[in-house]
Amino acid sequence: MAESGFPERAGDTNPAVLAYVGLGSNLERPQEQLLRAFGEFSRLPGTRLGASSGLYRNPPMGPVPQPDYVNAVAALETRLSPLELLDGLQAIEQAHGRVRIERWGPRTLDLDLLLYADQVIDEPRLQVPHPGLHERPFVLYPLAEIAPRLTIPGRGPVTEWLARCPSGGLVRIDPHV
Ligand code: A4P
Ligand code: MG
Repeated sequence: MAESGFPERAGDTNPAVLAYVGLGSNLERPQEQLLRAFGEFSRLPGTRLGASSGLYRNPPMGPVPQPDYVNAVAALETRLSPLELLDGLQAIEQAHGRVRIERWGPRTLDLDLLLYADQVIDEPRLQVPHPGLHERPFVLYPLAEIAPRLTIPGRGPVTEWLARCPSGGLVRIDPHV
């Protein structure tokens, strides 16, 4: 095994595909958690960061009272398989001190695999496209920012979902202030 925890040659042999990852944080300096994660994607085997959206502050979705979130989306070029990529994303979450106490609860870093090429995956550990992606403003707005011509497999153009999606209090923030 390599130091990263991956087999030495993981990601060496497959063709590169484009995958999109949703990032979210609402604990321990959320902006910094996201900016650090952008840098860490390229340390996954056979993977590099293609594009990153701006950062969007927004109120928490769901039943758990918790601080506001900062969300963003990244495009990755990767040779990892979908499950290898999920393993890599979960390793990055762990490195950010992610503790899973309750579903939808506050977190230092959440990484959701939104899209993997044009694949539709329905396995116990992994559903792609991510089930909530087409109706969540904090995913659609940053995704459309970096991939305005994207079609969500099985669901249609990202711009059509965006047009139907209220912005839900999203504020694009300047990470340099
Ligand atoms: N899993 C299945 N498919 C995927 C996928 N496409 N990407 C499985 C990532 N993981 C996937 O995830 C639980 C399990 O989902 C994983 O073990 C994996 O095998 P988790 O990250 O441990 O749990 P979670 O995040 O609490 O639950 P879930 O259902 O993933 O919630 P979401 O969809 O991540 O939503 N409000 C705002 N404003 N912004 C947010 O980002 N996020 C959430 C959580 C709630 N409210 C929010 C936000
Ligand atoms: Mg999650």
